[in-house]
Amino acid sequence: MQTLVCSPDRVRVVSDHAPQQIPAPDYDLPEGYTHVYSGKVRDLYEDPDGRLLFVASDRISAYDWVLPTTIPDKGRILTALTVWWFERLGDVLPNHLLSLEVPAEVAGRAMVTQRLDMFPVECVARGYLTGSGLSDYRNTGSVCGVALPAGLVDGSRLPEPVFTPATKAELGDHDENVDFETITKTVGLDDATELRRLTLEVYARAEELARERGIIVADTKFEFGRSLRSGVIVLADEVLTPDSSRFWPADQWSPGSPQPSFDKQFVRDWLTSTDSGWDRTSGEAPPALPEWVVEQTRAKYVEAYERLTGTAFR
Ligand code: PZK
Repeated sequence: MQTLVCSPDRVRVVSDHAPQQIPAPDYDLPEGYTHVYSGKVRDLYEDPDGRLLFVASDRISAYDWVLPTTIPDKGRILTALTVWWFERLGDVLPNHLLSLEVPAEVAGRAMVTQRLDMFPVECVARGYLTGSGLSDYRNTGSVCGVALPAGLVDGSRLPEPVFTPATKAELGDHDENVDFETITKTVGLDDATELRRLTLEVYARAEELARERGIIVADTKFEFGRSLRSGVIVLADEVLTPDSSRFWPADQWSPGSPQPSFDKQFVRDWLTSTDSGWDRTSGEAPPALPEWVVEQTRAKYVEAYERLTGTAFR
C-alpha cells in the first residue's frame, strides 16, 4: 500500500506504508512529567522544573518501520555514546545536556536537557556517498548544490566532507535535501554559515577518531538550537550514534555496492530473508525479531560503544 499526496500537478509518494503509530513507551514516568513528543525511537518530556527529559528508548527501526521487538540496552548504549561525544566536543561548542539525574524508570537512557529554540534544519555532514546523497549525485552530479567529481560510486569517500542540510518532513515522510541557499532563507545567512561550519567541524573530528577505531562514520545528522538565555548555538539531540549516523565496519569498506551497516545488518538481512516471511513491499508491518537477531544486534551496539570509547559497557 502507498500513501499518496495528490494535487493537480504533482503526485508524490510519501512512504510505502501509511504512517505507523509509534508504540507507547515501555515505561512510566513519575507524576509531573508531561509527554511532549515521540519519534520512532526516542521520547521527549517536560520535567517538573520545565526542563526537557530526552529519553532514548530500546526501540529499533528498519525499512522505515519501528519493529515490534526492542533491543535490550540500546537506549542506554546510545545515551552513553552521546554523553561521551558531548564531553569530547565541548571545546567546539556547548551542548544541551544539563544532568543525568533522571527518574529510575529511565536511568541511564535519559538526559535532562536545556530547552532551546531549535533551528528547523537537519544539519547533515557526509564524508562518504550513499543513500539520498548518492541518489541526488546520480541525478544531478551534485548533492545539496555541492558539485562532486565524476565517477563516484556507492560508498565512495568524498574528496572532502560536504554539508547537506535537509528540511524536516511530515511524520512518515522523508526529510528533503536542500541547498545552502534554501537554509539561508530559513535561518539567515549568518546562522546558516555558522551551522555549516559547526556541522563540518564536529563531523571531521568524529570521523577521524572513529576511523582510527575501525568505524567509518559515513554521514551524520545534527540538530542545533539557540540558547534562550545567551543566544549561543548549542548542540542538541543525540549525537554520533548509529541512529543518527551511518556507521560502517572499516575493515569491510568496499565502495561500489551498498556497505553493511555496523548495527542493523543482522536485522536487515533477517527481515529480507525468506525466514522472516515478510515482504517489505507488501505494506504489512514487519514481524518480531528472533532472539538470536536481537542478541547479535545488541552485541553490535555494545561493540560500537566499546570500540569508540575504549571502555567496557556496563
Ligand atoms: C527538540 N526534538 C527532536 C527529540 C523526539 C524528538 N534541547 C531541545 N530543546 C527544544 N527542543 C528540542 C530539544 C532537543 N533535543 C528535539 N524536538 C524538539 C526529538 C527527542 C525525542 F521525539
